[in-house]
Amino acid sequence: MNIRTVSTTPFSDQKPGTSGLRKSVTVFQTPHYLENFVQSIFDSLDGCEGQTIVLGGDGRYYNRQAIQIILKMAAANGIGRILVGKGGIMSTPAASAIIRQYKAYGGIILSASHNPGGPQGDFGIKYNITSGGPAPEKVTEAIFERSKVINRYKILEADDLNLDKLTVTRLGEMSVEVIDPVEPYARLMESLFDFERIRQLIKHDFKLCVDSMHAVTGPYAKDIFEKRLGAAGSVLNGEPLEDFGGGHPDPNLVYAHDLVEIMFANDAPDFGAASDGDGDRNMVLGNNFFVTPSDSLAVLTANATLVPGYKTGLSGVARSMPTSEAVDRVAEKLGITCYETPTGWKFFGNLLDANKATLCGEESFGTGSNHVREKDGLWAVLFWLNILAVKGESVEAIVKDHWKTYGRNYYSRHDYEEVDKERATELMDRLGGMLDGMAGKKFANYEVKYADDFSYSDPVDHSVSKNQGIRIGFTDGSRIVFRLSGTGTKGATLRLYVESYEPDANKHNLETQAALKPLIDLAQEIAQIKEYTQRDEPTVIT
Ligand code: VG1
Ligand code: CO
Repeated sequence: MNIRTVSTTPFSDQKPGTSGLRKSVTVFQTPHYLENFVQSIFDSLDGCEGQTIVLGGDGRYYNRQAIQIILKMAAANGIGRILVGKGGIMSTPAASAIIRQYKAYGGIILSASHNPGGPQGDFGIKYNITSGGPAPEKVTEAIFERSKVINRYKILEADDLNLDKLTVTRLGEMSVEVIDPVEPYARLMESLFDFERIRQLIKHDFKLCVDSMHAVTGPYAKDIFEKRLGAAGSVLNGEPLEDFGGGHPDPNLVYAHDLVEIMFANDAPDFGAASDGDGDRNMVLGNNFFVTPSDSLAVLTANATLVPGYKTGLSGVARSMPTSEAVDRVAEKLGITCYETPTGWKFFGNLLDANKATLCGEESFGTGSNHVREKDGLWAVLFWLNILAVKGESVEAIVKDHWKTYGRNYYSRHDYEEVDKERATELMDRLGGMLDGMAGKKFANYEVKYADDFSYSDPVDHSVSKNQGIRIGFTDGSRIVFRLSGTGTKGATLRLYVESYEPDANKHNLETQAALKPLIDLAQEIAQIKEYTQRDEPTVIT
C-alpha cells in the first residue's frame, strides 16, 4: 500500500457556512483545496480509524472526481469502511438515513444544494455526525481551525474505483461498498406513510406532478411515486444531470418554472411538488395554489396524527427564527412546545436527539422530522399525499381551512443576491447599532415591541450562538427580520423576511405582497436597503 504524504499550505477561507463549505467549482479545483478541507475533517475526528463512513453527493459537476479523491484520502487516513452511493450519488436525506441505519461513524456529503452546478457553478462539502445530522458548530469550528494550520495531507496512490456497479471492493486496507441508496430510503418512507391509502387516492384519478429539476431526487421519485405508488409519468425532469440541465435546482416559484406552468394552467393536476439539488428541500403546490413552506410546516403539524408514523402525536416542534409563526399557533393549541432556532438544520439535531421536537421546518422550503437528521423533500411530499388521501380535500381547501382555524400568517422573503459584501455588512452593522432603545418607537401604524440580534441558547447542550439575524417585532404581531446568507458564494446575499398576522377570515384572500406592502416599505425605510444594496428590487421573492 502506497500512502503519499503531500505538503500543503493552508487556505484562509475554509470556514463552513450555514450548511458546509460552499465555493465555486473553480475554487474547489484549485490544487490542494479539496484535499486540505477533507484532511481537516479527518484530523478533527477523534478515533475515526477503523470506522465506517458514508460518502455521496448530489451528482453535480466535479462530484465524481471529488469522490475518488476522498476515497483515497479516507483509505490513507485509516478509515475502516466506506459506504458510497452508486455513481457517487446520494440525496442528503438518504445519506442521513444510511448513516443511521448502518450506525456509521459519520458521513461526508458533497453538495451545494440549490446553487447552480456545472463548471462555472458551485460545489460544496459537509460533514455529518453519527446521528446523521450536520456537524454542530463546535465540530465545524474545529475543522476550520485545523484548516488554518494544515501543512500536509495523506492520500493513497491507487487507480480510480468503478462506482457504477454495486460491489464490495478494497482500497488499500479499507473496504468500499457501493450501495443503492434508493431502496433503503424508500423502505424508510414505507414505514412512515400509508402507501396503500395513497395508492388508492392515485388510482381514483388524483393527478400529481413531481419535479426533480434534473437533480438528485429523480431515481427516488421514480421509484416511490411511479413504481410503488402507481403514479405513472408523474416525475418531471427525473434524469439527474451534472449541470441540472442548466437550471437552478431551487424549488420555488421562480426557478421551478416547468412545474409552475403545469400547476397554474387551467387543467392543472391536483398536486405538484419540486425538490432541490440534493433532495432536502420541497415546494408544495395545489391546483393553482402555492403553499408557503411556513404554512406547510403548520399544516403538517396540525394533521400529523393522520399519518401512521406520527399517529401517537408529536413531542414538540421546531422552526428556524425567520420562519413564520404559523406553526407556533398550532403548537399552542396542541399543548406542545415550539422551539425557535437559528437558520440551518444543524440546530435541530439536539432537539430531535433529545426527543424535544418531532417535526422541524424552515421558511426556505425545508421540512423534516426525527426519522433522519436532515430536512427531507420527498418525505414532505409523502406527508402531504398521506394527509390528502385521508382527508379527501384539495390542497387549497386544507390550507384555507387551516387559516380559518388558526388565522393566516402572511409571509414573504426578499433576497438581494450578489450585492457588495462590504456595503451589506455596513447595512447590518448600522441596523445592529439602532436596536438599543428601538422598543416603543412608532413608525406609521406600527409600534416596535422588541428589536434584537437573535441569540440562541441550545436547551440541550447549552451552547450559545450569537448574531443569528436582526429581528424587529411590532405590537400587532408582525415582524421584519434581516440576515446575511451563509450559503452564497458570490458577494453577499441580504435576506429580508416579512410577516404579519391576520386573524380575520374575511381578509385571508389578499395577494401576499400587497398584504405585506406596508411592512416591506417600513423595512426599506428602517434599513435603507436600496441605498446600501444599490438595487431597486430584490433578486428573488418567495
Ligand atoms: C439557506 C436557507 C436555510 C437553509 C440553508 C441550507 O441558508 O436560508 O434555511 O438551511 O440554506 O439549505 P442561508 O444561510 O443562505 O440563508 V440547503 O437545501 O442549501 O442545504
Ligand atoms: Co438542499
